[in-house]
Amino acid sequence: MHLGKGPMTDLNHLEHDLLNQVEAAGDEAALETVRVSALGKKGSVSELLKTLGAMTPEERKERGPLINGLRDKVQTAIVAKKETLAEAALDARLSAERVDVTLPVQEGPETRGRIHPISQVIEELTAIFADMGFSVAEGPDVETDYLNFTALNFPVGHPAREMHDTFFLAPDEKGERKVLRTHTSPVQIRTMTSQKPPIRVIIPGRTYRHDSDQTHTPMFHQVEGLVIDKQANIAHLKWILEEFCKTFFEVDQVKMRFRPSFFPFTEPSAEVDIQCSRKGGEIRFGEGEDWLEILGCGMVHPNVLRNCGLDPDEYQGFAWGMGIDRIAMLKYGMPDLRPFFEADVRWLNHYGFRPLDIPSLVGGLTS
Ligand code: 2U9
Repeated sequence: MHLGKGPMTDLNHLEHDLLNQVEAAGDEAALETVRVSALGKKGSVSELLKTLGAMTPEERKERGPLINGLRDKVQTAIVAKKETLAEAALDARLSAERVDVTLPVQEGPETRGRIHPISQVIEELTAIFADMGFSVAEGPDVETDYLNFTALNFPVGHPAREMHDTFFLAPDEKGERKVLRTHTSPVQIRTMTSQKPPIRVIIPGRTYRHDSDQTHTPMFHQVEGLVIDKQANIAHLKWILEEFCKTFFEVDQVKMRFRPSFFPFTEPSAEVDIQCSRKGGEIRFGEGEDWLEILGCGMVHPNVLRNCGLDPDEYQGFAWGMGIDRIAMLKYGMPDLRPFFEADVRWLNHYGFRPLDIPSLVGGLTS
């Protein structure tokens, strides 16, 4: 670096040039390039500093401060520029991220998707029964023939098994026949054999039947409930089912009718209808001149208690079962069952629920 011609012209020239480059740096990357070209290992200023070593003491005394001064000026300019660029980048990001709250909500994934009516109803049921002290139990879709039938008082070869015709799988290594469960009742057996009473559980889940027509599909959904302790009686059952119906169908009053029925796993058994009125395709629940069957129930059969190692003289209980697809169609007015399983986005957009509308008893199940 020739420093002869007129003192320090070149140094000033370099300083001027470097400070212009710093000023002209458009972003942090460009600034870093300038910094390296000046102060990096092979930087112009660094090279100058290295010349100090070869100078005479007089020259160094004279030029040292000038060169060090240049280094400091360039460094200070780079630091100041870095801050300016950082602020500009932040302002740019903030202005880009400025949320105009007056704008309609952009349909993000969280608002574009829809909760399937089945999932919505399972959420509602869980909220309603949790409020009555019930926990949720779940189990496998592939069950043993014993847990799906025998333990539930369906003796082998019993015709009632025909009612529950399902998909039978090849016997497992223990020769145990496996079936796609026809109800969620096996989970109740699992619960009764894995925890001591008192028991209060609901069991929502997929169930399978060899059935496919206008109102039946091979796979559908059920929720069953079970209460086992020492005093549980049919009056408690009626109260729980009445509370459920009022809250689920969001009516203050509901007239219910218990019709004697038969299920191998309950004795006595009943099918339950609620009163309703049909006007122009609309169904109003709770009162009216019509009845709608919504569930089956009964006192748990002593044989089933014994099968679970419970002494019927010490423990008793009741259970119920209902089709989730069915009560969803009733409550939300879907005419046909099959679209439930056809994943037609138009149907989901029409009958689905907004993800953020979490059903809660406080906010009213469906706000
Ligand atoms: C145990 C003891 C008793 C569960 C029950 C029903 C009546 C019932 C049907 C409703 C509509 C099946 O989906 S559906 O077709 N279910 O009517 N379910 S009592 O009783 C049990 C279950 C397990 C250990």
